[in-house]
Amino acid sequence: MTPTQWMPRLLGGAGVTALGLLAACGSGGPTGTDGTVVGVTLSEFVLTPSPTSVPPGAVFFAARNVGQGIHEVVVLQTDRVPDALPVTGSQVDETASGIQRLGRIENIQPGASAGQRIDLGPGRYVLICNIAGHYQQGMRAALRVP
Ligand SMILES: [Cu+2]
Repeated sequence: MTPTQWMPRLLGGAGVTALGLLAACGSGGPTGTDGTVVGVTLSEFVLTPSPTSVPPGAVFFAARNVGQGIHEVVVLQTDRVPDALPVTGSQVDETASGIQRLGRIENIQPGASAGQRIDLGPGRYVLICNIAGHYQQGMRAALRVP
């Protein structure tokens, strides 16, 4: 990954503040007045956030695809546990009752990174990759905001 790969998506979606946070904190380091960075590592077929609990407020999701195929990160607010989301066909039904989609970082190429900043209130969240079949194969994880 080179810094230039980051720039278009960061400037388009998240802004310069998040870029500074990333440089300062790396993946998974908390805090600062502007938000918390959650690193999300993607591969076949694992989705791993770090940390898994963050304080309420602005959260910058910094996704990195270390796998061989295209992946994505979908941020859902739901009280359901990560492995019990409603599935239609081979994908999670993001419009089902009890689920609210807050963001999506899509089409992350192998070796690439991408980010999105989302404001999170206290609650339970599930991160998934909703490319067909990937959720069922294990690309799901919980995120808590106490
Ligand atoms: Cu995937």
